[in-house]
Formats: sequence, C-alpha cells, structure tokens
Amino acid sequence: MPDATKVAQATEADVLTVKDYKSGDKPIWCPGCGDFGVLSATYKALAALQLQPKDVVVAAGIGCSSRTPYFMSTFGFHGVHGRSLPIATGMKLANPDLTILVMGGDGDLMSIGAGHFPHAAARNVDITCIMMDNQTYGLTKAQASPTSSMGHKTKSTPYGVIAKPMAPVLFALANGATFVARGYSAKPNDLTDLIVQGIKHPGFSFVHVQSPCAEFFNTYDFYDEHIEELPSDWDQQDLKAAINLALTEEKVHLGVFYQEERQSFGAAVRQFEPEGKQFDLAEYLQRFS
Ligand SMILES: Cc1ncc(C[n+]2csc(CCOP(=O)(O)OP(=O)(O)O)c2C)c(N)n1
Ligand code: SF4
Ligand SMILES: [Mg+2]
Repeated sequence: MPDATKVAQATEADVLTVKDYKSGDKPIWCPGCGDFGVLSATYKALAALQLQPKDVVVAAGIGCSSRTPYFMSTFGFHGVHGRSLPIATGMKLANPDLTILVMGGDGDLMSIGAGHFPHAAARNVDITCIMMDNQTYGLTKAQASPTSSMGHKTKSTPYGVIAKPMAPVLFALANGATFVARGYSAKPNDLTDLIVQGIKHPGFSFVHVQSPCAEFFNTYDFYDEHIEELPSDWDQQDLKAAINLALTEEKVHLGVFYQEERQSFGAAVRQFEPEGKQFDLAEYLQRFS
C-alpha cells in the first residue's frame, strides 16, 4: 500500500533505490517461500526502471502470493480471488500512464481466474502479469492446483491428481500474449531482468515464475535439477518454436520465449474516442439513472 510520506518524498529528481519500493510491512510468508525472491526481483526491476511508486499499481487476487501489494510502497489493489486481470484492465484503460503489475498465484490466475487470462492476452492489455507458481494452493494449506503434477497427493486429491497439469507458458502463447517469459524465484537477478523487459514491453506481458512453497510442496531440488536457460541465439519472434519449447516436459526453460509488437488494447480503444473529448463522470452516471 502506498506510504504517503514516502511517495511525497520521492521527487522526480531523486534516484530511487530498492528501499523506496518497500512499504515497511514485512512479508508474512514462511521462511524459504519462493515469493520472497519474486518480491525482491520486483523491487529491483522498479528501481532499475526508476518508476515513481505513485505511478505503479500492483493488482492482486487472493493467495499467499496475492499478498504482495501489502509489501510495496506503490499503489495496490487486493481484490477478490481470481479477478486481478479484469481489475487491472480497467485501471489501465482509465489511467494509461500508470504501470500496472498483476501478481498472483497459479490458483488465482489459472483456476478461478483462468477465464480472464485468455482475454487479457488476446486483447493485448498493456500490463505485466507475474504469476508465482508453486503448484499448490498455499494459503488454504496445500490443496492441488491446476499446475500440480499428475499423481500429486494432497488433502483434496488423496489418490493423486488425475488431470494433466496446465502449462501456463503454453496457455499464454496460445492466447496471443505478446511477451512470454519464465523465471525462477531462486534466480532473482535473472528474474529482475525478465520483469524489466516485461514492464518495458508495450502489451500483455506474462512472466511465469516457478516459486516453490517451502511449507507444503518444496520443489527447490526439482527445479535446481531441471531448469535450463534458453539458448543464447533463441529467436524470440518464432511463435511455433516457442510453442514447441513450451510443450517440452523434460526441462523447465528460463528466459524470454516469445515477443511480438502488436497494438495494445488501450491504443486500439482510444482510436474511437472523439478528439479532445474529456470524460464527464456526471454525464456518464446519468446514463444509468
Ligand atoms: C471465491 C473464493 N473461492 C475460494 C477462496 C479460497 N482460496 C483462497 S486463496 C485460494 C487459492 C490460492 O492459491 P494460489 O492462487 O496458487 O496462491 P498461493 O497461496 O499458492 O500463493 C483459494 C482457493 C476464496 N478466497 N475466494
Ligand atoms: S504456505 Fe507456501 S506459498 Fe504460502 S507463504 Fe508459506 S511457503 Fe509461501
Ligand atoms: Mg499457488
């Protein structure tokens, strides 16, 4: 949540550092939670871009990961479960100069919120969606999530998960996201770079982050063994190659899978606005009275 004194102190001339993006509320995550690495990378990315906290909003739903706005000095919106993307879409349309981040979990974005994801991607809403994927519902104590592996036993799946796990990177590519990347919370510097690129990209940026739940589903050893950087000569314009790579299950690739320039939703919508017309709230509300 924004700290008014901090926002007021940060003048345009100041050089902003990581501490300027901290709210002062310490994260209440469990020791070892991957979300610490994601939060740290997000602070560093905002500092690298020298964005004023007052010009940034973090929209989130519900979950351990969705608590992120509380730990940031930016503006924040802790909404209802699964609805961060439509909330962020509205914010961006109404305030195109704001930098909007959506931060949440695999449950929030790929389960209850999955219906919103394809539309935000296809419309190319100019926001950056950072998904902290721990393959479980951490907040509600470890039920299976849409990204849990087949056979994974939990209280909600005592005989093991029988569904094929969703592949968030593949889902984003298939639905027209114009920037798609994957990072790992235990590599916060590389993740910082991906978030910087995502924010700079003018369109829907999806940064899928493997962010283990140390408390209920500790996958650090698995990811330490299975992650692999994308080749240095990877062609980020080749959608078919990106889709093929996203289908691979043997390795968990990190880096920018795909990037494309396409008109953003906001730019497309504004084309239809009469030149110079100011939004009149009273006139607008009159239509519904
Ligand atoms: C409408 C609604 N349904 C269900 C819940 C219960 N609930 C809270 S968080 C959550 C899942 C959280 O999982 P995820 O988004 O992956 O976040 P994590 O805690 O793993 O970071 C659920 C099912 C809720 N709060 N609201
Ligand atoms: S329950 Fe898991 S996801 Fe939630 S704070 Fe603890 S380690 Fe992180
Ligand atoms: Mg989760």
